[in-house]
Amino acid sequence: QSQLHPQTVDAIVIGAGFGGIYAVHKFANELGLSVIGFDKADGPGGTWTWNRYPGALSDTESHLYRYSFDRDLLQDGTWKHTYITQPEILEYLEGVVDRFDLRRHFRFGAKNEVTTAVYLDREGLWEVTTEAGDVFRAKYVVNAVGLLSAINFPKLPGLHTFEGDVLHTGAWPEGKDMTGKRVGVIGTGSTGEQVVTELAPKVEHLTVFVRTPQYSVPVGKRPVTQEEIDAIKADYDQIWEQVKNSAVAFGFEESTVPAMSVSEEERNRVYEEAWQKGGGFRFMFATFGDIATDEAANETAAAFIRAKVSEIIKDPEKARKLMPTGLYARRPLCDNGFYEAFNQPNVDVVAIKENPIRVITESGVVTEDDQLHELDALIFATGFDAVDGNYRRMDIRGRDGLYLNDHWGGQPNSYLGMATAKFPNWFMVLGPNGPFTNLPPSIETQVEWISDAVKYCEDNGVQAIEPAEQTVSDWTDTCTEIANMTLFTKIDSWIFGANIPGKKPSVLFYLGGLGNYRTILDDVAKSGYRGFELTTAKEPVSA
Ligand code: FAD
Ligand code: NA7
Repeated sequence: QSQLHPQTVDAIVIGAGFGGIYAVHKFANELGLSVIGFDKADGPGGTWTWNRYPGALSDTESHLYRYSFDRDLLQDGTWKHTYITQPEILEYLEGVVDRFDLRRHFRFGAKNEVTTAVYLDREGLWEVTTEAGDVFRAKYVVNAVGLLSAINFPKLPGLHTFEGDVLHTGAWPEGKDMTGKRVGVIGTGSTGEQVVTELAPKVEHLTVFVRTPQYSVPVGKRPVTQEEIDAIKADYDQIWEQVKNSAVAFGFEESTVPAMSVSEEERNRVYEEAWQKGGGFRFMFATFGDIATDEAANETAAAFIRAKVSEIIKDPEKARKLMPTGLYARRPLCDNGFYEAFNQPNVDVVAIKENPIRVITESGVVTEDDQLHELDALIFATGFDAVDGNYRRMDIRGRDGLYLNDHWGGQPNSYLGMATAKFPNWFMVLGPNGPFTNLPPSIETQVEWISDAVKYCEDNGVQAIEPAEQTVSDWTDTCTEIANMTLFTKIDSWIFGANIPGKKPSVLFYLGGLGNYRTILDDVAKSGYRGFELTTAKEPVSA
């Protein structure tokens, strides 16, 4: 391509995870538009091509961590356990790409990272540039860049001197094996728990650096029988109907029973049942209706988990270092034997709030107590610059050259998690202030809505669609109001962007549930896109 004659297509899709794959399918195969998809990864899969670390597992049940849009695809799908592993999810997504003949629309690899996207006011087109310097133009841009995708790699003193392997779970080299090594893991979120549990029996020695211990319950991974799979397939219509009308979309009914409305004995019976069944979201949302909103209710769940931690971890000193305190109000974690792993003699824990990492040397990590933890590999399970991270890493300019980072400032905004003012024909999948759920059903909901909006524009001669500023600010207020009704705002975590040094915590999700969200989306579309400004033949028209 040359700067003078950029290739022009109808739509550009950035990202080839669940979101980008489906967006390209909708645009190319259903709307018949010309589309180019870009991903800086070497192939499709998004999260599941990057996170190849040992133990990577979905914590959404297998039958719900997939697309629902195609009946045959659903009926042809299969799984071996109640949860699917990273290689299985990657194989599934690659299969979807091949099944719908989507690979020909995508350009993969580091040189296809999108670095800039600039709206050309006069042409009414987006101009997109890749890392290689190739330039493309399109009427529409769909960003499916992932909400847990831009990795957080803390700069620890002396890290560059370390002679062993330095790895981040979110950019794990294919096949990198840790067997027989002395390994350190920094971070004990969802990812850290998985990698620790998987590596504990395989490595010579494991040192786990824990900063904030978290509440975790068993995931409940077990083999499934063909009969169970057949029963789910026979019932899939109702299952998806329930999922899409529920709040967190994990396939269970959310409880409406207040925790304090029952006796302590009954509460513990309910918690024990959920503990045995497994699942983090189930434990938080299916047991009682107010764990995420009421402090007293929350403490009953937290106390139950703390008692389990004391019971499972035999060494009282290790148990103390891993004991969660305070509110149970982050993304609810579940694990496949995390606490049990610390009963192995080769697994140690360092509590870095009381004994911080001082420096990293060529042979390992030195803590404030002067101890050198000798390591062959240091794994960062330190998470992501969530939600807006990947947007801010690009140079994106809307109307009149407005820079997205300036437009967003400290509070990334959107209408419905999918579009923002002054960025016409520019859509986001899982953008700021979208739903907080099991994600594939939310991704599908958004891609379908975006695709319908684009069809509406094409059918009605609309040149540009973008939300009004007031609509965007009202949506931010709605999301803030709902978030403030929960306990999630009282705890620092990636859900509010509070895990990144220097990043201002802000509201990043619509916590009103998928069912309500879908109702709002339907209503907006049926009203002819109320709250959006539609420009027809260059004349602004308010819908
Ligand atoms: P992603 O899969 O993140 O794909 C985004 C793609 O965009 C990436 O491939 C990236 O390379 C590409 N990209 C970004 N910026 C650019 C650019 N500038 N140029 C070119 N390409 C770019 N969700 C659940 O619901 N349940 C789970 O159990 C669950 N488990 C998870 C476990 C892990 C370890 C992680 C990290 C996430 C998990 N998630 C889970 C969230 C998961 O990210 C989503 O479920 C889903 O995979 C997101 O799909 P996506 O297409 O929106 O984004
Ligand atoms: P998380 O949940 O953000 O967890 C990151 C972990 O790394 C957490 O324990 C952090 O401790 C720790 N961390 C982060 N930075 C540092 C530094 N500088 N030093 C020491 N420890 C640090 O990320 P995950 O990848 O586990 O999970 C993210 C989501 O992806 C997850 O919810 C799934 O949906 C998939 P902290 O708690 O901040 O004290």
